[in-house]
Amino acid sequence: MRTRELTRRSSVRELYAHPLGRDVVESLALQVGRSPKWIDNPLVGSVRLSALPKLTGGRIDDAFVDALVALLRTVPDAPAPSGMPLREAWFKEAVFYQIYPRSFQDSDGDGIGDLRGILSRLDYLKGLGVDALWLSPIYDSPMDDMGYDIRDYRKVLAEFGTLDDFDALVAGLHERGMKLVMDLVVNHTSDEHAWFQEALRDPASPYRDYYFLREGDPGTPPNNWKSFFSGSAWRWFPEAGLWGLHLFSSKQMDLDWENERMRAEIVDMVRWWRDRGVDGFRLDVINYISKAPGLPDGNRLIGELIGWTGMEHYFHGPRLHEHLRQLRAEAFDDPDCVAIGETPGIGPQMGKLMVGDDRGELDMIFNFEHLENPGRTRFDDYRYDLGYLKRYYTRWQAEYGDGYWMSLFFDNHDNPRFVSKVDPRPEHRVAVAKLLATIQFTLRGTPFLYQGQEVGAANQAFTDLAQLRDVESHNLAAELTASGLGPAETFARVLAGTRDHTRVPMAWDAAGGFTTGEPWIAGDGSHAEINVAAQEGDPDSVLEWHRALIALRRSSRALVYGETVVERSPRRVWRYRRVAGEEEFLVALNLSDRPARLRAPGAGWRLERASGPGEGPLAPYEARVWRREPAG
Ligand code: TEU
Repeated sequence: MRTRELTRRSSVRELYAHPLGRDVVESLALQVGRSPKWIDNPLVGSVRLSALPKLTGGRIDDAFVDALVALLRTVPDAPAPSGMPLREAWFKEAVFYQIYPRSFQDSDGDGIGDLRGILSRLDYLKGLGVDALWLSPIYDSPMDDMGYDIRDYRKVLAEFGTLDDFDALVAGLHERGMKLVMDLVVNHTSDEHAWFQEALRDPASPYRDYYFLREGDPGTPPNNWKSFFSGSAWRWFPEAGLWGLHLFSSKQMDLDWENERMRAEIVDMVRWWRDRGVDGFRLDVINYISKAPGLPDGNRLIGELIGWTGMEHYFHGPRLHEHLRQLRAEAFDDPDCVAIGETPGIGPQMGKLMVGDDRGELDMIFNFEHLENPGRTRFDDYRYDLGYLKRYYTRWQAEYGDGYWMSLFFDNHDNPRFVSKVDPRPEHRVAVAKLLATIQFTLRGTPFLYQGQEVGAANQAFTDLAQLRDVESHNLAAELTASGLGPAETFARVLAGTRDHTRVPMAWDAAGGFTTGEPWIAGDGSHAEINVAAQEGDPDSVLEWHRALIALRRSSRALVYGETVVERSPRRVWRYRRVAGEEEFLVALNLSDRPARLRAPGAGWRLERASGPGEGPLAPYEARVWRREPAG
């Protein structure tokens, strides 16, 4: 389906009918806690976009309207409303587990996790019920951004092991009926990648066009785009007299996807990994790969609203879908190879355009709007209100229906522990961890666990910037300090959002169990109490709750493929059913730290699991799951 082309003269209603426009309007509505129904109001709906500056007293300016219209024009397609019929696939039934290789298991005592270490833990993962692993990058890298800065796509970083170790890991997984998903980082490479080094050295090198390298005045970057890791997105290379674009750290140079030869090399490389037995890819910031031609300045207002100036020129660039289709067709055209795109800022309509079975692009996406409450960012210290999560998932589950498939996750290597965001008080940790697991294993979508989540790992009580390793944290601290913030406030802000909360060593036992050496990053000692060994076999533990729910999900078609039916419930309770034919589950969740009244499910329902008393009112954060008894 094609969308109607929008102009400044289009109405608000036409904006809402457009897939990207609808995502924008609905996420704004969700942000301010209102239904987008007001668009149905004829007065509001018929307002022309060009009238917005006047109507908002200049808060929205002409430049903003122009930027919005230009952006919407980059989306000529509309998703099929209900998608294709439900298709069964291994990745929809699977439970994924993300491994941060540096922090999972060290096998040689150098304090850095490695491939042999992962291999030694496969039986644990299998026993938990994990079907597939996603490995954060293990490629050769100077580790400026912990491996998301790749120096050589076809080499394993020596600290992690060798290609032989990699092959052994793949074999070990396949023997156990498990699968492997690799992180594919192709929006950028390290500045130490041979392509970039050649590009800098030789003005006649074809590699110059693999990147965004621009001549100019050393004092003035080519545009006003901001880096996600603080400061301008441009770095000056005095040796070549060139500016280079980097949306992330100053050692992560963006690749220019306009370049056909570069794209062909990426395809080759992906096929090379496929030939080694890899079952799929998680594509790092894949929606950023197509940049608006000419790299125009970002709109000031959009920059202020979302925090990163320039984003409208690349978060959904003009050739994004074309590039995704090329990748799928040429690099992994196999329905068994799973492709999960990391796509910050993409809403449900745009998501459908990427994961629809008719589209030939991706299978699932990771987007992040559920990880923070409206108006909050990762670096704010606040208590997350789960009422928002209920609204968010209710919307996505309804939008996606049978025809589209979503990922379900709370923790990853880029965020603090979600359990701590919901409620940092130790006495609630276990209940919240079980509640979150219940959501992941009973909603429709593919659950992704991040290492440590299965034992209810919480944020780390870091006390000093020197304990942190992440480039993002250190850049932010420098930026805040330069802006005049004192050391205590700076540290507090960094602490709230640092990615190192989840990058500390996996807690295997009371002594740690991660390494016999000095770990590359130290946790706060909480592993002494929160660890795998302490929970294994304890029926009340977070670990055993995960194991039980994974087994329950595996035993049931309704929990995987069934329709999600959200029932009416008080604000603090979330109640939904999963239905497939005769099979049916009912889930009730207390989203608050106070007891919540519950309408009993009535006859015909058998309680399968309860994380609290299982009868009477729901205890704080309690989760209950019932199964409908077969008739007769
Ligand atoms: O993350 C991209 C990304 O958008 C996040 O870093 C984001 O800025 C943050 O989570 C916002 O809350 C990917 C990788 O997952 C991350 O580890 C890398 O640092 C980044 O890309 C660059 O490769």
